[in-house]
Amino acid sequence: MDVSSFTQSGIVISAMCVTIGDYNNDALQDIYITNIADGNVLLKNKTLTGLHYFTDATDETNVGFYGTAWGSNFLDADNDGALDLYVSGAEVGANSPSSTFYKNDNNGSFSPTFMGFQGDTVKSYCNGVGDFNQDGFPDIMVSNFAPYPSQLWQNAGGTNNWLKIKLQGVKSNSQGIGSKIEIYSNNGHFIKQVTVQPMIDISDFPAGPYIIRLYSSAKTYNMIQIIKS
Ligand SMILES: [Ca+2]
Ligand SMILES: [Ca+2]
Ligand SMILES: [Ca+2]
Repeated sequence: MDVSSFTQSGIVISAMCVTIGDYNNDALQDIYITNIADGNVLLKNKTLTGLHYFTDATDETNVGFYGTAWGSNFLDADNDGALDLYVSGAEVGANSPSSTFYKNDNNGSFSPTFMGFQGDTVKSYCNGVGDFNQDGFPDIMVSNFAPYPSQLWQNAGGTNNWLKIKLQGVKSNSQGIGSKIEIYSNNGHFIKQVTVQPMIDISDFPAGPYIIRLYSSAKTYNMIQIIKS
């Protein structure tokens, strides 16, 4: 059943890709959609009397990009528990960024930054996130337009903590795809959903079982709950 109209998510743009993540940690999955120069769109998930609907939160979150955007991914680059965002651009020019990393300010908005991405200046269509060196901090792989080689951006890391869980499904699929993991800590309530690609470790692809990393600055957790495993 197509619920796009009912949920107010049926926007009309030149959409390139869709990225799912709970950027504001309210346990509701939000949607980021890339677009041409008219601007990308962040749809914030809300509820009203138990029904879900989406509102355009692009302006308030400062993630419009306003270039020819293609691939995007949410990732918590600094493990502070707030999802950051990386966007690739395929038309590079004075008014069209080649990419942007949006740091989540943990106050409902993001700040664009290029720090750490010096040389990330060429056309690219897609990017992927994984922890290739197993240090607990997600890295970014960017596929560039020929003749430029792909780039692997290693995360410089930090001191924040993280939790790693291996899922083994017993009902719908053996890899636990679709599972929701909720963690409760003194830092708040976080929820992650296991999707096919973005949340896994590169080292475990494609054999599974899938590993999900819950990025959180918390050192201890009051409760961990796995739903639909
Ligand atoms: Ca949310
Ligand atoms: Ca973050
Ligand atoms: Ca890493």
